[in-house]
Amino acid sequence: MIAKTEEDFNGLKEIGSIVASIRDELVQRTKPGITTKELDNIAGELFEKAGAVSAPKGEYNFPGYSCISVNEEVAHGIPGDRVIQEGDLVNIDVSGSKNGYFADTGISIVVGNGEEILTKICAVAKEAFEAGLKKAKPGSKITGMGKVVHQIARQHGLTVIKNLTGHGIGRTIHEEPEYIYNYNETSDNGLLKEGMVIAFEPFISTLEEEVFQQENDEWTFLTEKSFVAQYEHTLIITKNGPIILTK
Ligand code: M1C
Ligand code: CO
Ligand code: CO
Repeated sequence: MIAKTEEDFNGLKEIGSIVASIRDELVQRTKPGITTKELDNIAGELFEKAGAVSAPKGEYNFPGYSCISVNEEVAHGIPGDRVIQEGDLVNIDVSGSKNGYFADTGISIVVGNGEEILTKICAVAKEAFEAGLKKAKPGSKITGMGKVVHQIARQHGLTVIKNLTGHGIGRTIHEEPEYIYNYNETSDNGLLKEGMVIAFEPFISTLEEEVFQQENDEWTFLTEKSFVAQYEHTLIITKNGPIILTK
């Protein structure tokens, strides 16, 4: 959507701060011994308390309030009886709506002491996000954000997942512009506009550049032999710099 009115800004800010606080709570509670379903139940309670609705559940009938992806799972992991272990790479992605406004945020973390490469990809995902943010200006090419994401990844000897992208958001969870690429997609001539609301979500990978769908469910995206970290916020593009709704 293009945010224009005071009501738009306030509605987006409200759901932005709700999903951000649910994300932070789940991150806090991600400790060895807890199951992903137990974490997701906390998300469910917090959505209810805030008078908000989970976007995956509300829009797609996803079997969970949040997406929780562990190790080989990259995105859209279904909460279940998997027990979190020390050293796991965990992605927590929380998106929801309230009063017709949507926001989306995610982060990858390492539980306790883990392999150095895992900590590295999480840090690089954040660094790539911040570099992309500097390119988030009205009138600039959308794909300029992805171009710097890919550059940062390569500077660290890493790469990006090319078939997972950010997206427009606001009045629903996924809307125009359909793709905010994490590399320079030369066929995309789309421009950022004043007031445009986007979810920007770099996926930094150790090796592979594409995820594939798990065979026994309709949701989970996997890689075969890579580790992947994501970092996502919802932004409003403005001439005075992007407003991060999900801090
Ligand atoms: C690139 C994996 C896809 N919040 C989720 C997302 C994931 N993006 O948009 O960040 C969508 C959740 C709906 C199942
Ligand atoms: Co998300
Ligand atoms: Co998203």
